[in-house]
Amino acid sequence: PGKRLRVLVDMDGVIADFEGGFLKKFRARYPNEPYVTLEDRRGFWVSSQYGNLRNDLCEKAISIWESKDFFIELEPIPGGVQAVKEMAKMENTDVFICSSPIKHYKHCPYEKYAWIEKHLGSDFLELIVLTKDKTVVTGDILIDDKPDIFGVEPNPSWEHVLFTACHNKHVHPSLGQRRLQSWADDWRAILESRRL
Ligand code: BVP
Repeated sequence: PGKRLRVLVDMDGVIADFEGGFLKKFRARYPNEPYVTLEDRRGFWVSSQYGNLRNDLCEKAISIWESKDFFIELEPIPGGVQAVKEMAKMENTDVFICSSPIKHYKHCPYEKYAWIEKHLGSDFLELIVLTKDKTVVTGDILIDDKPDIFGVEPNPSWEHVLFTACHNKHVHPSLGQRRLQSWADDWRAILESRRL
């Protein structure tokens, strides 16, 4: 049986396709500007890589996710919605969606709630944690595509399981860090290993 488990699931890059949505809208809005293919993405921050490509591309990139309808129109990552729904139905398992909103708050927080309602259903509206600092949220597992997650709490309660994304597939995992390659990977085994 084991203990009750609390799983924190990140949104962008884990259940919502931020990178795909960004590239599509960047190319549509700036058809004559250079861009970075998903294959060539390196580093968590899209804005940094675009800024390195050419200085002014940093703010052009930012203009994409600051636009109305950017977050609500993100496509689900394959298998993510199904996995989260299944997880939430498992015995002795509590699931929360844990996501960092952007500072430009006009659309993002609202659209994150709307996305959750649209794809996961209104029950999940009660399971959303929006925070810039995930270290202050307690849980057993945090499934997140950001390789380095730091904040004011030096010893977070969760184990960070790195969800593979275009920007982190070449990153060497820190010592003992586990990965979830995709939602087709064995996420159930990772959960059960933390229940023991
Ligand atoms: O709201 C997302 C997009 C934003 O950071 C948040 C990451 O949230 P988590 O996935 O960690 O929960 N974001 C912002 C920038 C640049 C800002 Br300047 C970026 O390059 N990539 C990115 O994801």
